[in-house]
Amino acid sequence: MTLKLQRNDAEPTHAASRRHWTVEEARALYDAPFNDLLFQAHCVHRENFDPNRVQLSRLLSIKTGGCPEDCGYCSQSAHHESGLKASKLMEVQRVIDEARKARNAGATRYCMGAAWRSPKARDMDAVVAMVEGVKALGMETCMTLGMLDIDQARRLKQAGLDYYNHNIDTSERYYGEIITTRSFADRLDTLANVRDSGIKVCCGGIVGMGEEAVDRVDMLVALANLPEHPESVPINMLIPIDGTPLAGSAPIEPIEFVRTIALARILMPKSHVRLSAGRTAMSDEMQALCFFAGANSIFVGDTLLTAGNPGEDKDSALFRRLGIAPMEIAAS
Ligand code: SAM
Ligand code: DTB
Ligand code: SF4
Repeated sequence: MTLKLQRNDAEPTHAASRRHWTVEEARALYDAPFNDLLFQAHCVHRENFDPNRVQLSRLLSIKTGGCPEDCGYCSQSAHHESGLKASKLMEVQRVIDEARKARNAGATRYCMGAAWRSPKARDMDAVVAMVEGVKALGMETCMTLGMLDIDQARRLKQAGLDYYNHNIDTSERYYGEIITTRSFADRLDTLANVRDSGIKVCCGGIVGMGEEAVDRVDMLVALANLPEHPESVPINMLIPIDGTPLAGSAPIEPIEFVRTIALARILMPKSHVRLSAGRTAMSDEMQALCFFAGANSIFVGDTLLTAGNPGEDKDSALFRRLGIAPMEIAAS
């Protein structure tokens, strides 16, 4: 069944909802009795969004594998033996054709990801043509291409790029345990370039990488204390990939995951919080709790970049059971 689009009238404004959070304040919320935390998160959610609408994004890997970075969770790093076959940058027309299919299936945002440390000058023309082509379909555009300098960010903005995804992934303290080929500060530099160019920021992280609760709280506080809140905050649950250093990580306890979503909602009231990677391993009940706690965006389709996702039939059935409808692109 195709998910029908409905209008979202509540376009959030971000500046008004921002305040400085201390780690102690955030930790107290995270550790509160579960019902208190969920109640507060849900109230914040209702004050800022229609609680029964969830935004649908669709991902496409436009350049897969062979990445020089050593992110310990990633199937696409050349440092790990995940068995993934590396590919070249996809043809522009094929990307546009795939985006059209996603739009016709109800996705409003198309997110194109490349396994790069940063885009090379020779790749920029093709990437710009992809943004222009997808934008012309009436979809919101998002890219995630690794580090960007300010000139690259400005060029993408001019092409019509709406969002750039660049995750801080975990706390600053834990970052070096997961990635050694770039620093937490490098991530912040790219985020500043994206913001300065006028592109909206999509920035979140991964939980279930062996981090402690303090790392999850620190990560969310780092996001909430950015000069402006990211418009989108993807919270990924680690998908363990064979051959990567994190393949054997113990799964995060589901209640801890829901607490992370709830804290993200309270700290960043007007951001879209995306229940991102890892939904195939979640029960319907866990996803329902995440939506109650304030998650209001998902990736649709049966693949993410390289890993699996529940697929349209399962998501349509879940939405029907929960009385949730897809959100349309808000008027800007
Ligand atoms: N290369 C670019 C970069 O790292 O910014 C873009 C692509 S990268 C795959 C995008 C994000 O996907 C990562 O920052 C990470 O948060 C998430 N991700 C990658 N592999 C994952 C996995 N196995 N489980 C959960 N999230 C994952
Ligand atoms: C994000 O935070 N999650 C998406 C998107 N941004 C690019 C990626 C999830 C990747 C999951 C693993 C895979 O498909 O390889
Ligand atoms: Fe490369 Fe991105 Fe994967 Fe890291 S997460 S290895 S930068 S594709």
